[in-house]
Amino acid sequence: MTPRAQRSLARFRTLPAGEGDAPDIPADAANFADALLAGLRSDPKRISCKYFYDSEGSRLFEKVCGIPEYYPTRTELALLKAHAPEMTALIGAEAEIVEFGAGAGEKIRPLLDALERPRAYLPIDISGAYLRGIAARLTEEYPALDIRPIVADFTRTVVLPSASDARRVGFFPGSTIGNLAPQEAQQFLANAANMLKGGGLLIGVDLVKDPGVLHAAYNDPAGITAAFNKNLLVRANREAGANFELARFAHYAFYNPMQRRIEVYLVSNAAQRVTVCGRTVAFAEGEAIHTEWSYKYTVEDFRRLAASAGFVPRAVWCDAERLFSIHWLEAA
Ligand code: AVI
Repeated sequence: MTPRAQRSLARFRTLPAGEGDAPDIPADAANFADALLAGLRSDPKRISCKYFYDSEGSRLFEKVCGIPEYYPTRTELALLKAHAPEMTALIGAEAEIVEFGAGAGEKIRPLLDALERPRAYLPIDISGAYLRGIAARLTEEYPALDIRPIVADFTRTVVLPSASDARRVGFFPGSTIGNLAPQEAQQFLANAANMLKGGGLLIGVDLVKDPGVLHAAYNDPAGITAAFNKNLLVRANREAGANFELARFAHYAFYNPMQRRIEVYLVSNAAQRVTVCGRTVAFAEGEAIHTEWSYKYTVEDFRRLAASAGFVPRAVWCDAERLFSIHWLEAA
C-alpha cells in the first residue's frame, strides 16, 4: 500500500443510525484507475490487493475458498462451528456485530446461530453488489436480525451508524489481516480497538507452517488462484481503458520464509507496451507487478501484535494440525 493509503488506514467514524449504509463506494472505478496507473508507474510496479474484489473477483475468491489445497476457509469454518458456544459466550448477549470484509457471509452463520439476542449485524465489504446479495440472503434466514450492510473499504475511513448502547464486537475472519503489512495490521488493530471499546474482536489468523503446504495453497493446479490474480487485468481493461493481454502475464506466488509471507505477482512474459488510462506503460520481459502479500503469524507473534495495538489477547482456538487460529481480543 502507498504511504497515503497507510495514513488513511482504518479510521472509523460514526453517523446517526441509518446514514451509514451507502449504496456504493463513491468513485470506486476512478479510484481504481488512478491507483492502477500510479502503481504501474512506480518502481517496482504494484497494485493493492483490495482491488481484487470487484463482483467477479469476489466470485472467484469464493471459488478459491473451495480449492482442496486452500485450507484456511474450511479450517476456520470448522473451528467456528466447533467453538461457537465458547466464542459467543465471550461475545455476550445483545451484542452488535461488525464484520470486516464480509465475503461470502458463510462464517458469520455459526455465530449468529449461537449468539444470544444479537442487536444488529453490520457487514462491511468493498464489493457493493456482492454484499447486497449476501445481506438479502441473510435477511431471509434471520428475519428478526437487524442487518445493515455497509459498502466500504475497511482499510480506509468507514462510516458506521453511531454507537448504540450495545456492546460492539468486531468479526474479522479469513486471515485478511495477513494481507496488510505488519505496520498496517498494527494500525488497523489500533483503530479497531478504539472503535470496539468495551467489546472485542474475534479474528482469524493464518499460521506459519510447512512452506510446501503454503505454496500449494496459492498455486492450485486448476488455475483458480491464477484467474483470481489475473482478474485484476480484466478489471483494468474494463474500468481503466487498459489493453492487457492476459496470456502475456503469468500468475506467480511463493512463500518467503524470511518475511513469513506469501508474495503474489503478475509477471510479464515478454517485453511489451500496455495502454492504461490513455498512457503507455512499458514492461520488460520478466518484469513483475506485485499484487498481494499474505502474512502468516505464530500464535505468540499475533498476540504480541494485538497487545501492542491496545487489545488484551484472551482465548485462542487452533485446529489439531495448527494450520489456522482464531483469537478473541478484548478491547478494554
Ligand atoms: C483474502 N485473503 C486472506 C486471501 C489470502 O489467503 O491471503 C486472498 C488470497 N489470495 C490468493 N488466494 C487467496
